[in-house]
Amino acid sequence: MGETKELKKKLTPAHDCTTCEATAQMIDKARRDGVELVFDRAATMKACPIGADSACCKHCSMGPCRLNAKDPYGKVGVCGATIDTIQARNFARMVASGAAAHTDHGMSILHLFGEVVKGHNKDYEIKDTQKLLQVAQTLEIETDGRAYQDIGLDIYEELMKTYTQVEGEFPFAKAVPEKTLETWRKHNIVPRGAMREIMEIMHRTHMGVDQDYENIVNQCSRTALSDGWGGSMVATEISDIMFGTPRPVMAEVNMGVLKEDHVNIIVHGHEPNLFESIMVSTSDATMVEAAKAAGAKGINLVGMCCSGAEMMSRHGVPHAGNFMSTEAVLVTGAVDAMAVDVQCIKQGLGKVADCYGTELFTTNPRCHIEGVKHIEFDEDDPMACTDEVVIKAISRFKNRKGDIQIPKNKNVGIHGFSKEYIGYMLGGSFRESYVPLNENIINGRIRGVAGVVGCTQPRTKQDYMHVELVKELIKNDVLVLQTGCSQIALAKAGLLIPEAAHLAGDGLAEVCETVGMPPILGLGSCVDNSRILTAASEMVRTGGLGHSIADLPAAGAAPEWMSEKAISIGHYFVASGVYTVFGTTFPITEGTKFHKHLFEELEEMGLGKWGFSNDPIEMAHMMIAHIDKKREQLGINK
Ligand code: XCC
Ligand code: SF4
Repeated sequence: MGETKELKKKLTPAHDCTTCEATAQMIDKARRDGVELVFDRAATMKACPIGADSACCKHCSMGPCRLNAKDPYGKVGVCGATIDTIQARNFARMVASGAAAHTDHGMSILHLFGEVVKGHNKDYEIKDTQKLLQVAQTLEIETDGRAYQDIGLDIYEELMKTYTQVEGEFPFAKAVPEKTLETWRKHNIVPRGAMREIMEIMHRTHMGVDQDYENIVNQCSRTALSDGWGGSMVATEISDIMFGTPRPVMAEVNMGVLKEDHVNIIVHGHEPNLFESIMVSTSDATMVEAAKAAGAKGINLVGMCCSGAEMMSRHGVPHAGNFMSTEAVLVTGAVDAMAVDVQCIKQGLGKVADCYGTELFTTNPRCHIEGVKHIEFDEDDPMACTDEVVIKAISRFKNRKGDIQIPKNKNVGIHGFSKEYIGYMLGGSFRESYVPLNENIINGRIRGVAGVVGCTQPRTKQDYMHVELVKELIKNDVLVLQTGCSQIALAKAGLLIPEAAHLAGDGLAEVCETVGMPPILGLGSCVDNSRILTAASEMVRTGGLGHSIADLPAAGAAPEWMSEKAISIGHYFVASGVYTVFGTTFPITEGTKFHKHLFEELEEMGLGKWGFSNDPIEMAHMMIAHIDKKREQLGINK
């Protein structure tokens, strides 16, 4: 009892935790029900100040060593490691882990594709032959007069090098604008294969190996690039081939997509194959019959986080919310089953699911959770897993206990702007062309392009920075591209619609109204950040905006980031030539040489650079100032 009071005292009011009304309602309900959520754990778990400054090292047992961020050069580790070495090594391991996550995801999808083109797997297929040909052309694979299956086999073999190649340049180097690639070659950061790069980071950051922060950052760049232009890009391109390239589609977001009189199933995670298969299970006539026999009107399949964003962008599947809402949604009591695969799956979900009687299942051999039932998803027999999830959900619906409270909040938006569709939309009917986009940038109607992406997290008010930042950018005629949890934040704010053009500056509004597009384009999941890279390459190739990605009037941001994947993403944007601003926190000690290297010197090397701000309006203007600087250099500033 005393403990509960103690907890209550420290709790942050729900509306200070989030700007998402539905999530706030569920925070309050959870507190009434005595259930602890991520927001409450964050309030009682203060972040470690030394770790927050990345001023500690535990790479060997002579330590752990803690340096003083207030006097960063006053002390070194037991081995003599300086603050710059320690920070660079910590940063490198974040890049390695983040890149490994995207790489492992991409490699799984590619493996599945291999099974399909070899004829071993009949549950999936080549759906988008256009995309198949396009990827083959990029990789310089012969397509004339060849069967799709054969072309696919060559693509599979070539792209496997993204992961396994030991020497030489990785396959999608062919997709990189020439001058950007030249810069990479000059600094020796063209990735070989992702596994090699990640292995080398782990080696170089072992005690007593690489102790020169600049050299470590170089390997960070090479590894991060093997994620963005490698692991992630393969995941996106191959998913497009197997499941279809997204085109604009209407979709509903927020917790109001749950239906009290339906069996509600949520899929939360990152890999599209589980989701694609569960879509088949939930629309199966016998399953729908079984749901009806249990008293439900039907089965309601809903996504969360990144695989949710991907399925929403590809098929218009409704989306219940981003990372900060995954526990809160269970508080509705309306979720009959939640199936998860990999990444961003909080262990805390288990307890919350227990409290509300939701059936929670892990499905991927890489991600078990102690005490949570595991039903393994096997690509060679996908329905075995997904059917079982649906059957368990139906039986939970039948036996629902406790009250159900579904927030009414729901917004409709347009999602699914692939790089291909952006060209098609602006290029006019039957023409895919980036010429009109570049022209509108050159004539100043569109000032520049910004990618706003990444997580939500409890150290800042959920969704707030995303929404304020994006509003300020479009107000200043910056076209915004979005992925992941950020896209969901803006969708929940009701801004992924053409009518949002009235919040845009005159120039951007005019372009949006002419084309009928929103000023904020939702592209999909985290791995779909690779779509931003390919769109940027297309802008460079189209001409008039310089010769490398670093020349473009463009910038990126992840204002509420939290995962190591976000660091890998941020760094591959930086290494690709993009000024990238993070918010909420940054694992660095200010005023160090390492800080100066990331925030200034990388740009002098012809790459992009990092930035940081905790204020969304300031962040927007840092990005706009950079865009204006690039416009100036291109001689296109009005
Ligand atoms: Fe995870 Fe990808 Fe971050 Fe969301 S944005 S919290 S990484 S789900 Ni991608
Ligand atoms: Fe300390 Fe050096 Fe060991 Fe790190 S590697 S824990 S700085 S002695």
